[in-house]
Amino acid sequence: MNVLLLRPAAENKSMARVVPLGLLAIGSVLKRAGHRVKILDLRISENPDFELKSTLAEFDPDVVGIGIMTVEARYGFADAAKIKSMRPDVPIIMGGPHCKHEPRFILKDHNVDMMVVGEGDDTIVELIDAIETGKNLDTVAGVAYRNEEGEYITTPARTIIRDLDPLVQEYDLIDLERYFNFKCSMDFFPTYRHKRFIPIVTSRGCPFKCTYCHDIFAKSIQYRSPEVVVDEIQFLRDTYGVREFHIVDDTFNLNMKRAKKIMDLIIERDLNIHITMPNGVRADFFDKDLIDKMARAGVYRMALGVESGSQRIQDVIKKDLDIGILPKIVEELTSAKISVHGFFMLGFPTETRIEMEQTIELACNLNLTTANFSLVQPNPGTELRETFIAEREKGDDGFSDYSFDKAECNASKVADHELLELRSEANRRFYFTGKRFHQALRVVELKWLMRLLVGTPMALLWKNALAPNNAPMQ
Ligand code: B12
Ligand code: SF4
Repeated sequence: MNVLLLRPAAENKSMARVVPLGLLAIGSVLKRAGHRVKILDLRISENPDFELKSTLAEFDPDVVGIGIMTVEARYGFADAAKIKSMRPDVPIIMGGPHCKHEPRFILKDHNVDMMVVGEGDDTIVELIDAIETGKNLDTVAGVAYRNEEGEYITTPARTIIRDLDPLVQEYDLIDLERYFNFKCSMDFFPTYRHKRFIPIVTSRGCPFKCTYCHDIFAKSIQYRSPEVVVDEIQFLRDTYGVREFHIVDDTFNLNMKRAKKIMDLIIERDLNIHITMPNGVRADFFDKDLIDKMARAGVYRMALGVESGSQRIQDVIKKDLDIGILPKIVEELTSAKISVHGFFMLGFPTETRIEMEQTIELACNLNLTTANFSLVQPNPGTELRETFIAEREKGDDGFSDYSFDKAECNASKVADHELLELRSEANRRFYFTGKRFHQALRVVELKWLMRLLVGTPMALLWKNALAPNNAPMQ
């Protein structure tokens, strides 16, 4: 069958320029199952409507799959409507992180025919086979659909995939050059050192139970073998000239022995690459040896998921992190010339103003180079969402109006406007100080620092005045 896999375009701002690993995973298994696959990432399209229309005409799909996060859900539904208006006969399947939501929130949109719940690699192959052969969809685990009576049917949950090594990525499904050359604000920010960078996953899932975090890959961790991971890195370096890798596992360092093995293999093979861990690792799984190996293998930047400066909130959100260890670990990483970014969140249920101020205080006092303060958002499929719904008695929230800049999901003890003010104050207090400049000097070589100094004002100019409507922003 011809299967078109799509990431929706956002109106104004969207994701950073990042290869869509979810679509690539789904496309790879379908390709190996003998289907013809096309990945269409409208986030990097200069003219998404035109590209969608011409792809539907030229590729002539039998099925379309759309992958969405919650923040982009509304754009996914909008694209489903466009596709149905042009090709009413083509079934549309939704997948991705947002599809941990209850089926009624996805399938109430009549343009969507089916959804794949959670990890999709095995499910999609069986689902496409069922569509092709006319088998009943209730024979496929891990899906939801509307039956002829209009009822929502959810089939039994799919067992999580334990052996990830066979899930090889078929990179020829993606035009990597388009990602390397696509212009966006990321080109100016010092979020990468080499424009030929790519995200890579070495494991799936995480056994911790933080209340705000997803469970797409179950609350357990599944690993790829270190050799397979480093073979892939070497393949990408040699075949596509990739020079930088962003490891986007949930908790790369949880198994320190394995993390060291991966770093050792990169050092032994003298791969000469840059590495970052941009989406956060845990601060409590480090020792001196791991930090040394990381620095030698090319790690120059990583993010730590800290979230709160209040130990009470740490416990409420089940992060299970002792904040007392943070100053030492940030110092050790900094001494190894690894720049540290901190992730913080404001607005957890029951959180008080004093506790939010503790978070801001902690962020400012740690020797971080950069930090991000986001408002808590109860994503579907998280324990936090259940708490939020119970507190607000709002059983029908589809989160389709999700936004980074509104405090509409605020379940804390402070008023909405105060929460937004606290976030602005956090950014002001963190960034407008000589300490940040001093910190950058400690970790960043002069040439990278120059790029940061020149690049950041350029990025703001790009973001505020020059960016084309659809240019992805971070
Ligand atoms: C890398 C990453 C990013 C990157 C790139 C995102 C991108 N371009 O795709 C960056 C750093 C930019 C990012 C940003 C954000 N992210 Co993020 N990110 C991740 C991370 C760590 C890895 C994503 C990944 O590639 N995984 C590997 C692939 C294989 O997994 P996958 O995409 O889930 O795909 C599987 C299934 O979902 C499914 N599937 C996926 N697509 C499709 C499509 C079809 C048709 C089908 C059938 C199935 C299917 O099958 C796949 C294989 O099993 C995940 C956590 C995680 N471990 O997955 C969070 C995650 C996706 N991010 C999340 C969030 C909340 C965000 C932000 C909103 C955070 C914020 N407050 O700013 C922003 C949004 C940015 C924006 N401007 O819109 C949440 C999403 C939750 C949700 N319900 O939407 C996650 C799950 C993290 C979490 N802790 O909960 N993120
Ligand atoms: S926030 Fe981090 S540690 Fe907590 S469950 Fe998610 S990935 Fe694991």
